[in-house]
Amino acid sequence: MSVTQGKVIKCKAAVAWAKDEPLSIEEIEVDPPKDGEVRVKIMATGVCHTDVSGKRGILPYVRFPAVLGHEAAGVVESVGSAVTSFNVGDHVLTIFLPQCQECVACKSPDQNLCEKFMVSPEAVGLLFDGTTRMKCKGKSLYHFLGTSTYSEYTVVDQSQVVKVSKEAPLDKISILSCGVSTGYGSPIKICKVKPGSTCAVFGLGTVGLGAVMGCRVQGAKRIFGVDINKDKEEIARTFGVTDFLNPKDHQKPIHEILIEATGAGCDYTFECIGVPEVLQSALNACKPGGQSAIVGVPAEGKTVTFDPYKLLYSRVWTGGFYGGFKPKDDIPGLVEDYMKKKIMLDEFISTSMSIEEVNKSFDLLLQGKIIKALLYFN
Ligand code: CXF
Ligand code: ZN
Repeated sequence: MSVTQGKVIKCKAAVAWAKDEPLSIEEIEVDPPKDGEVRVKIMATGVCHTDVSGKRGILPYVRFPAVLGHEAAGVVESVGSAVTSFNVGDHVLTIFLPQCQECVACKSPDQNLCEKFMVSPEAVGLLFDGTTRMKCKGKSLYHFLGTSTYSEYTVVDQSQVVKVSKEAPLDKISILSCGVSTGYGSPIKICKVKPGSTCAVFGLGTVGLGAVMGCRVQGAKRIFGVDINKDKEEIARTFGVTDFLNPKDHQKPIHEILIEATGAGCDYTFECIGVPEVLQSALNACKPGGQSAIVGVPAEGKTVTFDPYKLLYSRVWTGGFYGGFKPKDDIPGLVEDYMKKKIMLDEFISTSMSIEEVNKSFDLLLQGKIIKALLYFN
């Protein structure tokens, strides 16, 4: 039993008071976990584009004032009365995608879209009982994606934490909590890339590099990496890109270049930034009978037009959250794969900063100067 069990904890957090305002470091109060919840001491939290988009208010998943952050690893500080599968001291990752283990999707071996993720607009920012656990200056703070990891302590539903090996370094594996897994799973779980195939990955941030790593693990023969930032080439090759393409270096649209380079187009294409024009380009770069996956998250309200003949010619346009992985089933194995050096994680981490520098980390990410920033609380 921890000394803080059952008590309100005062701790440091980065608070997003309003849309598009810089986050502000505050002392907040975090309530004890209710029945099916756990309170987690966050040891490291990553900066994901979704946090930046959340701050900008361009996603349907945020209500202000909020504590953002969703990609993290930590240690269980206390558990609610109905929690049976977590104990104080367990090492865990927080995951935006719940796995309740009871709904139709959770019971199916090949679906990961847990019904608990289907929150109504009214439920945005609330835990599943419709309330919040954090306060600052007398005001309730909304949760973000059920996780809110830009706080030294956070309360999360038990469906949104995954227990991991205590042997693994929490800071490094924290990035399996979102971006890396989202990318890595897409060629493995969503498209099931076949050995010897040709793939193209559009956008070479954490998600894109994760997708490249997944294509390589599946035995892809040729992996095109597409990015308008020429500085991404070197790291992209480290992850397995065989051909780097910068659309700025070409007069023609990049899908034409890819079709010329491959004959009929790629077997698989992955869009990892959520930009409508790039989504079209990725579909267009795919050969008849191939698959194009939507992996990146577009801003709310963005739509795409496409040529229906692309699908009549047997292309499959697909997508999914979290790389198709089921968090509780799949993450412990990914941690083991990292420990056995079967997957890379260290190489994604460009910089480590204190939570006080969260705004700087957002700027660096938006400017394309870093792949992944990790934030710490001391
Ligand atoms: C996002 C996907 C859209 C819902 C919120 C989480 N994934 C990663 O950041
Ligand atoms: Zn994320």
